[in-house]
Amino acid sequence: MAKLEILEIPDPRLRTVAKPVEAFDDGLLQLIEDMTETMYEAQGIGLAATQVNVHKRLLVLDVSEAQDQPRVYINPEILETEGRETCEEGCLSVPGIYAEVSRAEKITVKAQNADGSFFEEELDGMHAVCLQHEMDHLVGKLFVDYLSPLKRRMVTKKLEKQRKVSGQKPAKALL
Ligand code: GNR
Ligand code: NI
Repeated sequence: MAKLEILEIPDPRLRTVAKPVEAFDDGLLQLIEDMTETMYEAQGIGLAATQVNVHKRLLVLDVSEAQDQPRVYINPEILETEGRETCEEGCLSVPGIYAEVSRAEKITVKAQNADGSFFEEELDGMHAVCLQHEMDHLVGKLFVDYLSPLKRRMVTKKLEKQRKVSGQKPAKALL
């Protein structure tokens, strides 16, 4: 097991578009383990491979209260969406920033398991929010991209300020 480094804005590598996973091998199992450990240590509810500088289409998430139900989605695709809902989001790659984002309320997702087998699921609530947030990472998109120009400027200023305050790490608990 190894904890991986999480890239933070404005790192340009966060803008990389990930490629499909093709090899369902031991290397993939190790990556899933490492990403899951990294997510739990960072107190996140999800983590996309892009955030740990691996540009493959996979993500892990655990939206359970006890943080004991890790899930992995490989080569995820959204087949159907229904409704809209707004939720306050945060991101391990955009530390200390929280903002309301509107997304589909319910989604039907198709993805692969670690062994390559396909599954389909209907998701809603935080599970749907998190999956859409992680899938955005896989195409180089961050939640702050959805904000109005004014709000984005405020976010940029706050991030600059955070970086100037030397030795002070921004809040990392994003639940
Ligand atoms: O830990 C996280 N919490 C969160 C809260 C609301 C909406 C999305 C998220 S995902 C985030 C972890 C993360 O950055 N995943 O990419
Ligand atoms: Ni994120």
